[in-house]
Amino acid sequence: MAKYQDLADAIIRGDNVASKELAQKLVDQGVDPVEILNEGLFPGMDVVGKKFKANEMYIPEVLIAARAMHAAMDVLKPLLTQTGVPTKGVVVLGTVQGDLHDIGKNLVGMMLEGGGFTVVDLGVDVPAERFVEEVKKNKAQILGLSALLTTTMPAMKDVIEAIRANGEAKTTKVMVGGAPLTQEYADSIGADGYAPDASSAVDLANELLSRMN
Ligand code: B1M
Repeated sequence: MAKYQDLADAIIRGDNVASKELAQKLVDQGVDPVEILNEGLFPGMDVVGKKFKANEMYIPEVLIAARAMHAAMDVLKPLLTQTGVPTKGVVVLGTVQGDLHDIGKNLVGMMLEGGGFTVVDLGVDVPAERFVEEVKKNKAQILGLSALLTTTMPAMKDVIEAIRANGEAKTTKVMVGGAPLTQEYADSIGADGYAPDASSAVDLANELLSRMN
């Protein structure tokens, strides 16, 4: 019988084969994929974050742990996302310029897809102009920005200013998130909303959409 702690441990030691197998076993046991995220993947990555901060783990080990997290996420993704359901709206999503962190952003994307949104994921290190282009091209109702570094948070403000300055894109609602952010910071840069985690990102996207209708 697979346990959440085994999955968290596989992520911490960077074992992508075990993390994938354990995620699959939990799914086969009938466990809700959101529970697997909250009780296995997040706690594992949380330990990695703490060890990284305490210099007990270094970048290569963190990357290997991130790979193990992605392997488990690959198992959960099809279960978290819906297919064949009419879309609620389009969300263009990305990590801002200068920032390469994408694990949280990918989770937000998966949860949004699971919540019935079409997600256009632009990846990491995305410049402001690209966000504007893609919002226009995809006629997105919502733009989601992620940042994990205090040094890249200000790039969110640049994107919001570029969006607001563009006639075609200025009605798009902007939501922001990422570990160093706060509601106060989101308000100070003129974001329409801030979500502290992937589940609340879905609630926020629904709320932003309802404000538009
Ligand atoms: Co980086 N890193 N990192 N790192 N890294 C942090 C963020 C850090 C806090 C570690 C530390 O010192 N304790 C620190 C930032 C310090 C700061 O700015 N105050 C840091 C640093 C310093 C760096 C480098 C500068 C290190 C160096 O090179 N010296 C470097 C920068 C590279 C760059 O981006 N230019 C760097 C590099 C890396 C790796 C490449 C090794 C790797 C990233 C791999 C990848 O993402 N593919 C990495 C990792 C993994 C981390 C930690 C350990 C884990 C981040 C993570 O994935 N968390 C992190 C420490 C930590 O956070 N504890 C750290 C799990 C993820 C599920 O959570 O991303 O917070 P999170 O996402 C959450 C919420 O924030 C929210 O929902 C998600 C799910 O609930 N959310 C949103 C996120 N985006 C959202 C968007 C929304 C809504 C909600 O709406 C659109």
